[in-house]
Order: sequence, then C-alpha cells, then structure tokens
Amino acid sequence: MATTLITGGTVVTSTGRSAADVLVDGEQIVAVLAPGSVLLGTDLAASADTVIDASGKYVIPGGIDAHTHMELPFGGTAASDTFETGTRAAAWGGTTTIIDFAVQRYGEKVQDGLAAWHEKAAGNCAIDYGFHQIIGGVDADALSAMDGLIDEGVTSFKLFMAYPGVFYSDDAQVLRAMQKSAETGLLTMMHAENGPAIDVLAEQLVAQGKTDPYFHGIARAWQMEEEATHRAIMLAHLTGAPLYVVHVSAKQAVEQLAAARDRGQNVYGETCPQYLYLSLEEQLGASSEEWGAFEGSKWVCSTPLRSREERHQDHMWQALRTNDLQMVSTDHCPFCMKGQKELGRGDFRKIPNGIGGVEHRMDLLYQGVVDGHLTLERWVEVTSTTPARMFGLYGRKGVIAPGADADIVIYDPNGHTSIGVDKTHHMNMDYSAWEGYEIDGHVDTVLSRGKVVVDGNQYLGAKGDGRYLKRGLSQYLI
Ligand code: DUC
Ligand code: ZN
Ligand code: ZN
Repeated sequence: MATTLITGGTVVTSTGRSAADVLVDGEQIVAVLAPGSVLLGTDLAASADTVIDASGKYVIPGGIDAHTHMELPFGGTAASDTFETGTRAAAWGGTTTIIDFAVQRYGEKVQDGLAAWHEKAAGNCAIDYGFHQIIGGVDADALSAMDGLIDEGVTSFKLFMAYPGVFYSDDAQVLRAMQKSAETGLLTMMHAENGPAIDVLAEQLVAQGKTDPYFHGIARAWQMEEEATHRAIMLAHLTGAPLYVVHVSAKQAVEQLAAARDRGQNVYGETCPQYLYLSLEEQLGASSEEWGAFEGSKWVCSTPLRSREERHQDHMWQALRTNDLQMVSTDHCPFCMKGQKELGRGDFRKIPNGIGGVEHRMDLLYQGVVDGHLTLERWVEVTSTTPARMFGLYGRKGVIAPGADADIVIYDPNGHTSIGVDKTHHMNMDYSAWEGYEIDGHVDTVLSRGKVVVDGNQYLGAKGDGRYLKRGLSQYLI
C-alpha cells in the first residue's frame, strides 16, 4: 500500500504538542516518530511514496462534526446541502467525519427512517459519516425499534422538547425514551427548549405585528432553554439516562448542566460557532437593500442567537475552557435566502430554522485559539477528540496515533482565510452566515483515510470516498 510521510510539523493532540513525523500506510497511521527518524535502517523520507512538508504547520486529527442535517426536510422545504455538497464543503474546512441525524416522525417506522438516510448518503459522501437517530414520534413501536439501533452502529438518539406537531415529545414520551436509554446505553441527545410555551409567545408577537426575524429570538427566550434543560436533566436523573444537550446557547442552560455535573450526574453539552460569535443585537441591526430587516433571517436558528449585552457568548467560551461544555458542533442546517428563508417573509414562524457552517467550524474555533479563548490542545479536543469519545469513534477517529484512520489536517497558523460566499465557500447556499469573518489561519491539506482530498486550493477527493461508520457506545457512559 502507498505510504505517506508528513514531516516537519507540530503534531497537536488533546493532550499535548510535539515536533513529530507521521507515517501513513494506506488508510491508517502506522507511526508517530521523532523528526527525521530512521526506522530499521530505512530513511523514511527517502522511502515513502509521498512526502508532505508540514514545516511551520500544525498536524491535527481531522475534525468531527457530530451535528449536521444534510437534506433535512424541515420548515416546508429541505436543507440545501446534499450529502455530496455538504461533506465536500466539510472536507474543505478540515472536517473529515460528520454524524448526521436520520429522522423518524409520528406514524413512521424507525427502521424506515434510518434506511432512508442510508439511501441519501451511500455513495455520495466525500468523508466518513455516521448517524444519530431522531425519534420524532415516541410510541410503543419506536421504543421497541430502538433496541436494534446499537447493532446498526447508531448509538445515540435525539428527542425534541420543541417543535410541537413536528418532532416534539412531551414529558411522558421523554421519560419512556430515557428509560430505554438507561437500559440500553444509547445516549440521549436533547433539543432543550419549551416548544409549547414558545409557540404561544410567537403567536402573540405575530398578533402584535412583530413579524421580523429578530422576534424569533424574543419568542425563544433564554428562560425557555433553561427550563427545558432543567427538566431534561431531572428526567435523566430519575431514569439514569446519560444526557447530551445539543446546541446550548443560553448561559443559564450551561449553569444547569454545570450544577448537574457538580452533583455527579452524567450530563454533557455542546455549543456551536454561532453561539460563540453571533448575537441577537446583530440580527436586529441587520438590514440590506434587497431584504430590508428580513436580512436577519440569515441567522434564524434554534436555539436562537442570544443577547451580547447579557454576555451569553463570553459565557460559552468560558464554559468550553472549563469543560462545563465539552464540544462544538455546527448544527449545520443550511437554507438559501431565495426560495427558502424567504418563505417566512412577513411571519418569522415560517422561516426555515438553520445556519450553514460545516465548512467553517475548524477555522472559527482556531480563531478562538488566536483570540486567547482556548489552547491549541483544547481546540483539538472540542472539535475532534471529544466528539470521537462521546459518540463511539475514538481510536479510529479523533487522534493521531498508530492504528487510527489517517484523517489528518495540516493547518497553517501563518495562513489566512477570508470567509464569504464568493471567497471560500463551498456549501450549497446563496449567502454565508459568516460573511466577512477573517481567520488568522488556514486549512492547507486534508487527508481522509490516507487520501489527500484537499491540497491547498485544489480538491482531489471524489463523491463516494466517504464510508458509513458503525459507531460503538459512548465512552462517557458509566
Ligand atoms: N435547529 C435548527 O436551527 N435547525 C434544524 C433543527 C434545529 O433544531
Ligand atoms: Zn435541535
Ligand atoms: Zn440540529
């Protein structure tokens, strides 16, 4: 099999950094060596089929985005990235694994939902992929089908305390699903917002003529997130289910998670780049000639953007640093302005909820290193190593070590990335939620299972390179 030597770089893992060469044989890493090593009399640099010079650059495990929604039917339309376009964009940005959400709704069979997602993804992905299962209709059938998920390599499922009539589970359903989680070791993932109360507030706002995108965030107040997070934690405590709360954006929700962890409960949380950088005030101020105040719909997502005045963003960075939050995913759920977001002109309730960002997570979090929020090691940990451990991929993914898949990113701290729809953007969207962001670093080279898929400004990967990952149980179960 072809060998590749990545030489001269600084290998960064979640536990440290060192000058080292990385030897890849076929799809796997076979050695991490002192620079310029001679192995059994062989000069590796002279004998490798390919040598990649990573001098002055970081060599890190490929990013794992554990929360994406390619092709998700939602809000009267469907997320605009297919598995083909979304995973290619991910690769461009240094993400080499995604975990997407298969969907089951009321009246549908869990097995059919999972099969439909396999059909969408198989043969189309640029990088490796796994699935969580959305259980959007918790009934006797679904609960019994959940027993078979672990054998399928789907070891986590998501419930929604929001979106009545769409994905919503009431407390009785949450309780039953969590009992199943405690019994089987499936990790419960929770969208924690009080959906019924939000719907009342949203209806009242619209009745008062408050229909602009900004009011989406007003209806989805932080109290709605804190209350649901608390309720999820209590139900998890009662049942013994391991709990992972997705897209945490309110500092009060973080406080709930931190308090539960301090009491010894097995609960975790992720946040997303949008909750680290973007704010409700900026959404309120957004206006353009083309869209007027509807420009703000670009950042309509749930949970919503939070107030900068209330300092939620600072709190998210701090929580990542102190491990009150454990990782960063994107909740990549892109919709174009034309034909999709514009469905909600005149009524924010009809704006498809979601932001695209699968391409920019590694860069945006690296900027957090430059800005002093995170160490280099913590950057790797929250974007790759912890996602691998949390979702049963560690060893194969999330680490630079012998035996791991050669999913490797060579990141240039002296490079620069200008984010924008016309500049660096490969997602299937007609705008960028990150327009104008400047990153003091650059994804130079990306290897996916030993194959160079991104080399500078060239894409060398192909549709179908990515394989389905059967995941093991979370390493965070106790
Ligand atoms: N939130 C979003 O913004 N989009 C998809 C689903 C979700 O929970
Ligand atoms: Zn959600
Ligand atoms: Zn989501």
